[in-house]
Amino acid sequence: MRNLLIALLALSPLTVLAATPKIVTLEVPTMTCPVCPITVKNALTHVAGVNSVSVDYEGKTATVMYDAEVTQPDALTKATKEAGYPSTIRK
Ligand SMILES: [Cu+2]
Repeated sequence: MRNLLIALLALSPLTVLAATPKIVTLEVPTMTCPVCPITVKNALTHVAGVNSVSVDYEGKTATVMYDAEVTQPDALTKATKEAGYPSTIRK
């Protein structure tokens, strides 16, 4: 999925010019049922500066494409925590 996002980004020069898009993967270990990813995705999608969110329930990760001029990974982990799902940034 990460590669797919990068590929989509490469096909979209306007996005590249307009912002500073970055991709981060969050580990969200407490997603324990198939409904959890919906809540996590919702929380992340509502953070200003987030362009797209892809949640992998099996891998317990959320991959977020965001505008680095508007938000930072810390705001993303904060958002999932406030939704009840503490997360960490995958290095
Ligand atoms: Cu659940």
